[in-house]
Amino acid sequence: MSLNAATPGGPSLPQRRNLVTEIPGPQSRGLFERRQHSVARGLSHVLPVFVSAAGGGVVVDVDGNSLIDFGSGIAVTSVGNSADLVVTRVTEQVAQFTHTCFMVAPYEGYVEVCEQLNRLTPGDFDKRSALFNSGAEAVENAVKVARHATGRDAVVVFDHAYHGRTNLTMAMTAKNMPYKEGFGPFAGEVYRMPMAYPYRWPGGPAACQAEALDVVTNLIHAQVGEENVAAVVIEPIQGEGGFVVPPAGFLPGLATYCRANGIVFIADEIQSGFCRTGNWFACDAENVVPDLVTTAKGIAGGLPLAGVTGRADLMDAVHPGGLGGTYGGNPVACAAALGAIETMEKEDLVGAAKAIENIMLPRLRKIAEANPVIGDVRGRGAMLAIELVKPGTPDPDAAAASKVAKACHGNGLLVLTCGTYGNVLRFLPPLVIGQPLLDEGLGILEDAFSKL
Ligand code: PLZ
Repeated sequence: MSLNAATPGGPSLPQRRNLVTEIPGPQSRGLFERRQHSVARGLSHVLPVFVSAAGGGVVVDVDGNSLIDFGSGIAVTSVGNSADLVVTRVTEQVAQFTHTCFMVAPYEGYVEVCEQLNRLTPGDFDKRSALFNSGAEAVENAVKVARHATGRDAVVVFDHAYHGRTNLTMAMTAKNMPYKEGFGPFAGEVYRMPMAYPYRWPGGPAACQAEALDVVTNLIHAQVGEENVAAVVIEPIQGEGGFVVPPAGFLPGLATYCRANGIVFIADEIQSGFCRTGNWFACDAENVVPDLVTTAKGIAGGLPLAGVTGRADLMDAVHPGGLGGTYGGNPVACAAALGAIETMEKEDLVGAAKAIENIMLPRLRKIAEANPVIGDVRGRGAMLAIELVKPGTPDPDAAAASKVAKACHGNGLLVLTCGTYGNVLRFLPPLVIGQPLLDEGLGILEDAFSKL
């Protein structure tokens, strides 16, 4: 059967890789040409194949190629593209009403998503949530809440952090190119601390575990003053910055330090949340309970939705009317979220993420043993990465990462890169991907390394 533009997406798509043209094919190249004349240059693409359908673990392009998806649209389609319950709920909602603005006239779906967020995020205390459109907007609002509730200004963030592309979140994001270059001046009162990055900690991983928390808290004391800090914001596993996993004890220690100093501890779970790491939230792995959690991406099966969830006393510190936005918590996006969350629970996607780790991590380690260009293998659940270096050194090798990614793309495996130095290959398959596609994808990756 040949796949064409009329093939419907969703889980019923044939779960196989099938290349019928070169990548990108002629139809995609034609659309790319149109794109060049209509879409701003500032938007770039990992892989310029134009999509016609997607579902389960595959993405189908307009030329009929079926690619294995190890990216999930950057950790978004964890339940798979056009998942059944997402499609059903969205279709029903679209036929009822598409928008009223929650601030004009509310609707049940918004309340229900907040109830689910309050139930699923770490911590058993009284919580409140607010919904927004994008991850960056959620981070901005978490900072607004923390500043309002504490009456303090300073925000502490980390090396390699990524929090978004708005002005405040650019200031909070670490990497200059491409996110910040030429876009300043940036918001003030943002202070950056060293990240507990085991592979790159001076003195190595053991020293990182022993030293990182002291280094960070001493720097906060010396350079900012605890009493001035409204919030510490951290990704429990860093995303764009390179899938950096802090050593055990760092996050719990940081949370305890924040509590002792009246600082709001904000976990940015936008990339790591919603089953991705083999827990509902990455914080759960060490029983870390943040004061506020930001969510987006995986929450709504691909529709734009984001949330801030946390301690009721903090969230309710803001005066009525102080939070909002025209589209935040749009009813169609809320319907999608309820379908996605139901799918995660029914299909045990926490378990699925762990199963993906059990299949992928040993294979990635084996590939690393055979290829000295791989300096580190890390991650949890279905949020895994390998860091590429000049063999025998810790010097980042972005060219090798890009070469491997391109070879994978050409063979029908969609992989993404990341990292401050652009030298990390990251793997974020949909949690519903089957083992045959995982195995085949890993084979393609192995092959790409052997030809490096
Ligand atoms: N916080 C932890 O991962 C988004 C960025 C893609 P938005 N990461 C993907 C790109 O190049 O723009 C992200 C994240 C973490 C915040 C965000 C921001 O989420 O929905 O993209 O605004």
